Amino acid sequence: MHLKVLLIVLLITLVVDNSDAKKRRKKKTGNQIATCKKTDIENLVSKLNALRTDTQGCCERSEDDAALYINLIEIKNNVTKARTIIEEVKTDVEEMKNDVTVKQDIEEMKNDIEKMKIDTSLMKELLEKMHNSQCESAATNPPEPETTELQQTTEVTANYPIDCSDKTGFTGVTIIQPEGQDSFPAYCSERCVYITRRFDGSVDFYRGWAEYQAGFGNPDGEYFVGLDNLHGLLAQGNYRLRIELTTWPPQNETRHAEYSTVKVADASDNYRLTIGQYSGNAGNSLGRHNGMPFTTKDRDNDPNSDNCAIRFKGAGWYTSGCHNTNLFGSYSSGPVCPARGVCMSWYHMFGNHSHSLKKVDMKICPV
Ligand SMILES: [Ca+2]
Repeated sequence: MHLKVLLIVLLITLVVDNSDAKKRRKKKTGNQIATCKKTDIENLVSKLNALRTDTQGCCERSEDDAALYINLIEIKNNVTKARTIIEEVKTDVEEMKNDVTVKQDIEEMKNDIEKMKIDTSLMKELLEKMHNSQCESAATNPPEPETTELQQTTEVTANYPIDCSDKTGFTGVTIIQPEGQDSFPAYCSERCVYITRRFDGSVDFYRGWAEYQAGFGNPDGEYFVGLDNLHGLLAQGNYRLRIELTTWPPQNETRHAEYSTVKVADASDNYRLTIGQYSGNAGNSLGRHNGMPFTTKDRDNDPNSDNCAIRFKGAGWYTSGCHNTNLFGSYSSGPVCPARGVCMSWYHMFGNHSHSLKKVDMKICPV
């Protein structure tokens, strides 16, 4: 179209030029007319050449532009595809993050690994002790092959303390074995056996019956010693239960509640709690739980019409009104509990069920 317009313009120009030439011819001689015609033709050829060059350039530019446009469309399509894939991956990651089962499994595996690490370390110490003992024994007495293995087993078993009462000045994890019970690792400090440590929320306490029976977490970090171990420990003598409760900054205040009477029944009686003779400055929030069996989210032993463990996201010796303290409840990252009563709380310290503690230690100490 552009080329046609230009040709029409040129033809008009040529007609006008020819008209002008005719006028000039009336005034000029034959030679002058010939010269003019030659000049006109040369001008016309020159203009045609210029037009051809320009037209070719236009075509080439159009082809380049078209190729560029196609490339841009392809790039745009690829960007759209990439965005779609990113969105899909993002959704998958979110789903994985929200997969509570996977998170719990990973948490349990981590805890198991930590337990194995402690067990391995303690076994190593034990083996060294056995080796030294065997060497001393071999130096003084002739070996008796038929009974050596049994004697070693008996000796090893006898090496475990029944609690931490003799470990003055010791703080850390050790194996204890209450009389007639299985051995287990526990955290000890100031001659007390810690049955629960909570201080950073790294261990989930919203667990089922079997886990509360066996214990969970890491004795060197957050953990619960296990109901069977707790029963075995308390069954062998007179102990006091000391609970230390610490608030969040800026107060960082630690208060305590002590109970000079404390027993926990065995599994046949659902680990029923016997508690009394309170003293301390935190208030007697656990006193009301005296005589209650233990309840978890999958084992409702509480006298409330609901399962209090499910209702308050924890486990414990819940009452008909559920609780005055929910020390196995959710760990909150600040003093304000997101939902009333579900957090690690102690009613008589704050006069409400919405204040969450930063740190809790529950320990069994010699009387
Ligand atoms: Ca109930």
